[in-house]
Amino acid sequence: MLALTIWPEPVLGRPWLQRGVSAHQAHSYETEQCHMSLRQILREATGFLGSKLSTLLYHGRSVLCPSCCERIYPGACAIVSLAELQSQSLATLVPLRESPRGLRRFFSILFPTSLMSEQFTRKQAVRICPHCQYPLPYNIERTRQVTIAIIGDVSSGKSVYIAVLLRLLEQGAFLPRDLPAKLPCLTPEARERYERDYGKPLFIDRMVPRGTPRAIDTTHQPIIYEIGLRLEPDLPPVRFNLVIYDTSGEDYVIQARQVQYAPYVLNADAIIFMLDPVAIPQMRASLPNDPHFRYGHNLALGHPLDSFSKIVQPLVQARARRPRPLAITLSKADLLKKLRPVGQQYGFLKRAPDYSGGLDLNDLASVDQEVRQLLYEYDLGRFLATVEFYQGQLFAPVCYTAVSALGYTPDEQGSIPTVSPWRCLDPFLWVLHELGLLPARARSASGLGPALHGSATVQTPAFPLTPAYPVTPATPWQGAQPGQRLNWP
Ligand SMILES: Nc1nc2c(ncn2[C@@H]2O[C@H](COP(=O)(O)OP(=O)(O)O)[C@@H](O)[C@H]2O)c(=O)[nH]1
Ligand SMILES: [Mg+2]
Repeated sequence: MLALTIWPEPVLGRPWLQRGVSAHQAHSYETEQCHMSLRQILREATGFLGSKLSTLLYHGRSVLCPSCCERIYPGACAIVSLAELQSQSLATLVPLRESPRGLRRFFSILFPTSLMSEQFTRKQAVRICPHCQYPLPYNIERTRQVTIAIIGDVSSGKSVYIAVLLRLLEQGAFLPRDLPAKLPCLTPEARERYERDYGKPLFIDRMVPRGTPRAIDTTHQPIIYEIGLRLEPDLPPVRFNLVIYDTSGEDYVIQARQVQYAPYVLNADAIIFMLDPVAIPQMRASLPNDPHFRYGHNLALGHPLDSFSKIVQPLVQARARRPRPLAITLSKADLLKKLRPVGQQYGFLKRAPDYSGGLDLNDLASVDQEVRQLLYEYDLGRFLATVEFYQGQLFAPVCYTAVSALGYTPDEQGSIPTVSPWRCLDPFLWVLHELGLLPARARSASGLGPALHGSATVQTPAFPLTPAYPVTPATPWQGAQPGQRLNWP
């Protein structure tokens, strides 16, 4: 047989040099190791070229499975009937269309079959992920998946915030008035489960829900909405699938758990980091001895800087390629009212935005400044500096917001008089705006809505902000716009 001898690199990596074998032995060892038939070489070369070519040709055709977060080609997935998938075992399931092979696979990846036909609709056809058999959204091959990761430490208020956000989303509260739009939920079962665990306790029983258990499964059941907005009557609508996950805080702050149980953070399009005021030592010390702190909080809350650094570490290590918008969101903002006497409240607590005319960037800019100022006052200067350090590489732009999902502080039993969300759409609309998916209103007028429950309504100009309190030392963010890089002294 025709054979060829390939000599590897001259000196480095020759294991026999350390083993002290003779030059003759070394030569025969090398020849044995590198002796390849021409056929093998051709096969290797074809494989290599094939993989390079397919990477080039299939560019932009892959997506992440929303459940296992593996990269997949929708066109290469098997198509099955959803009803059969739910009632039969995989072993007995006969696909409507097998996962294509050979040349058919090549064309299927380039030109995936659309599931939008009468025949497929009748059979409730869905593509399934080849790794975890998750039924993929029907439009996955042609619609952008937008993952907004709402992350934070344990008990920072993520689940309550998500439950409220989903309600606001479904009511269309985030849409400018009269904007033609559609927003069906593509994962009704996951949504129902979430409603049972968080929505019902909150909105019907008026009780804060129980904490989210640690994940035990590496697949996820995200809630996915198909959002279509007709921004211009003559232009095609903006379409995207909004993907939202809820995981226990422990699965974010323990690095090994994040990589295993919340890998979607690595590829998230935008991040909302929930910053718990109760976890800020100076702030907690300034708050009155509230029953709230005895309810639902373990006292071993991580310092926000520590939680943030731990959450960010996997992103640093994964060398995230593009910076993404980051909204640092101070949760439970109703507690902030207790920090100062009624007459000296923070400006942003005295008003709430009116979203009916679209996102108000002026108002957001002033909230951004005030929240930075507040964090600085409560000794989170290092936190601000750390976020600033990652700005540009991992995150861009960055905006500071404050929300209160409940609007009230729960009592000792965890009950609340009603749910009165305040500013919950701020971070969400801002990231959508930064991702180019939602326009903001013109920068001139500012619609000032009602104040956060219980504080005096004072109509203050939204921008430029004249703080209602003396601004302590000159801080680098004075006058900064959301997302603007700060110049640290
Ligand atoms: N005062 C106040 N407390 C809140 C608010 N949202 C959540 N909490 C409290 O924070 C606790 C943890 O909330 P949860 O959403 O379960 O936190 P998660 O662990 O980050 O998902 C709840 O039990 C409530 O007591 C809020 O808007 N205001
Ligand atoms: Mg939770």
